[in-house]
Amino acid sequence: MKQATALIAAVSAACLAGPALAQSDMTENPAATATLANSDGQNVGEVKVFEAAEGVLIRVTAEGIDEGWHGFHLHETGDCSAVDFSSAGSHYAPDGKAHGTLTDNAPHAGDLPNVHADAEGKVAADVTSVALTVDGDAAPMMDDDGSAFIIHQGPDSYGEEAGAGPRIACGVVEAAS
Ligand SMILES: [Cu+2]
Repeated sequence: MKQATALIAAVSAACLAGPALAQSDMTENPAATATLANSDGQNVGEVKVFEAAEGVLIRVTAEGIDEGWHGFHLHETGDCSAVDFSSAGSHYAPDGKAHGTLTDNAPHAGDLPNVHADAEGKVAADVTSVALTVDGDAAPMMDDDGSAFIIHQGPDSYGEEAGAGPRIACGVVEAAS
């Protein structure tokens, strides 16, 4: 019984710590954001970008995505106007590297790890990139023509061809206000 009481006390303390931790949450002030829409124009999620000491931290949340793994990239043009999101162009690769996280002479700066949607169609992932920046340096998201995050129908192979299939969600990167 003493053990059970101690356990309850520990759980209560953990719960009480929640709001205090939230106040110092480093993820409250993104440097850039993107609102993800599907090809019907419906809002399906958002991306928040935080400047790290080196590169960026990217948080993506989405819903209404088919269960399973999905390619997630930063594409080279900040334009999601085409229904198939082809207007966003190719993967962002200002450094001229090749595609494929698991290949030589790679990856594209815009290559990011696949994200997973659960059985409820929800995606929640944090990924870091030491190649990308919000502004300045070798691969800034906010270059002259901007950039856009894309979620694909299928997973990236991490090989020389992404093979991730159609683009199912797109969001233009915008400086946070
Ligand atoms: Cu892509």
